[in-house]
Amino acid sequence: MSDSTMNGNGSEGVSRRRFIAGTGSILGAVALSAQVTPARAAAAPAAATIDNGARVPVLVIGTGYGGSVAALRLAQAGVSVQMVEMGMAWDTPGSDGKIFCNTTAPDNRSYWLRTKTKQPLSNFFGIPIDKSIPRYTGILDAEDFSGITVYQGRGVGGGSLVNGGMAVTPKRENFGAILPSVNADEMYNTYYPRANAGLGVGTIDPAWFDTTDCYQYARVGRKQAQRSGFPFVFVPDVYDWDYMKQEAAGTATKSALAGEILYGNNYGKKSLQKTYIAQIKATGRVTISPQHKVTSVTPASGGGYTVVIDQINTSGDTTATKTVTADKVFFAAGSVGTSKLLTKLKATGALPNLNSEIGKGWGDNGNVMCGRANHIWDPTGALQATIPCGGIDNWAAGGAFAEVAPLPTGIETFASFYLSITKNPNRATFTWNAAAGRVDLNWQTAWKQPSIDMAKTIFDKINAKEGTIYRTDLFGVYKVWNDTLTYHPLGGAVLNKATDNYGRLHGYSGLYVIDGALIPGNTSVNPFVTITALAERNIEKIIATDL
Ligand code: FAE
Repeated sequence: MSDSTMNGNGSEGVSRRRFIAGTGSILGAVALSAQVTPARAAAAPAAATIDNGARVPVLVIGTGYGGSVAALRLAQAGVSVQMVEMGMAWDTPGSDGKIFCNTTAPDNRSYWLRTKTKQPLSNFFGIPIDKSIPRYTGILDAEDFSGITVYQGRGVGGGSLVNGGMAVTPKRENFGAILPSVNADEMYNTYYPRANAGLGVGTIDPAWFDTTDCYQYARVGRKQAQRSGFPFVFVPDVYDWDYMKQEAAGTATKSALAGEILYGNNYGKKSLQKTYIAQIKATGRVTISPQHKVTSVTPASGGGYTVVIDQINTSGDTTATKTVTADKVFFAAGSVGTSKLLTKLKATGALPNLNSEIGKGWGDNGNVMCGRANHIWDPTGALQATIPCGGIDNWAAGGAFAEVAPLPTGIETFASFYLSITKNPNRATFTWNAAAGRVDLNWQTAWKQPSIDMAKTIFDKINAKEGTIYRTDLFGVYKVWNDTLTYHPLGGAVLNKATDNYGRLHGYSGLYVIDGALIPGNTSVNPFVTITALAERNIEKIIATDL
């Protein structure tokens, strides 16, 4: 996007009042008084979508990391592919000229079919800050299960649209516990490098980090971690770091420096739309059908699978139902989406031969959030980049890896924020609730206690060393820990259990799982590089042997 297309979308265009009133971060988003004005995305030009009655070689359910890897490699191997995505295309600006809304001013584009925002950081000085929004097929789904809210991206690009872009390869010594049946040499020699290249992963220039205003909060995080004896590590990201330098220099429209995160980045972040999906489109062999939701997959009488798809409008209502036949179906609807579909299809008799591992082994990657109040002589900066670039590693000793996360309010808050990934051992199961006609997950909020204990191995020590305290006003009234959510759902159709060692579902030839559902609950770091690398490994084998 060139500067000539700037129309006040950068921070210049965000009023000072709105900045002061609101605050947003990868941890949470706050909009205290910004007005909600519906900014409906203009109707996209009618791109071709999948035809009712079609017979297709391969259908991929979902357009996140797993689905994008599968579709690209299959298309490059000469196969024509249909990708089906329940969320929107996110390729057309709304009435404000922007595709995505700002974290400080969530509008209808922000949440998936909600009438009120559900911001991860729900309070400020103890005051609730969620607000009414028009119901719309927005970009971030805060899906409530008993005991946990699971945040997920909705749209062409899946979680890559909403996430912080932190692109972390786990330490090799931890890999055996993450995916025990997978050859680590192959992953670290071939598939992790392939995934990192495909995703466009890069690391911040350390010299720039040391001087730029927008990472003062992270430098405070580093200094305090190191003073307590913890290693601070730079974390790679898919954000375009050169673009961020231009944002800081005032020569490019601001995105990370304008508080954009959670509801999409308009400029600098390399979501899948700019990487794998751009390559997919260039093959000319893939059709992507947004606003299409798969509801059933069952063996077809003449071979292959009958797939039922609801086409939906921006209110989430079904406007048409399509039935197609696919020789092969890849489940890439994300850990929750794939697990919910498979659990329902097994229980309702559509795919009765799936094995008893379906729905099991689901974990939250040990996510837990907290904030700390710093002294007045430790300011974290009024300008904060929304893209985290470093973390505190206490995995080996304490079972916690903590992202030093931003709180880009536009004002000095003297606060430090963290999303910790912890070695939480608890695993939940999806089951079909026939009476309610839905899939339930039996996670309990109390199961986060091990995560809190592990995160405290870092932050109790830092607080003691610095003479500081936890913030208690951000997740409710007098609540230190946000222990009711995850950004990192993993598992539910675990590799080498529900599937063989390459994602082929047991019980049905031609059905595959190729997303975060394969990973048994924890990756020790942020998950999408591992999801991408595993998908690269599995699709290579599947193309070589099954097609
Ligand atoms: P995913 O990307 O969720 O894609 C699944 C797609 O399937 C979605 O687009 C769905 O809309 C679609 N879908 C679901 N059901 C259906 C259906 N029935 N029919 C049609 N389509 C369907 O799956 N991870 C990191 O590594 N680093 C980060 O910095 C990071 N930050 C995050 C921040 C936030 C706020 C959130 C929510 C997540 C974050 N994550 C991060 C997690 C990461 O985005 C997630 O692990 C991956 O997106 C999961 O990839 P999958 O391919 O499994």
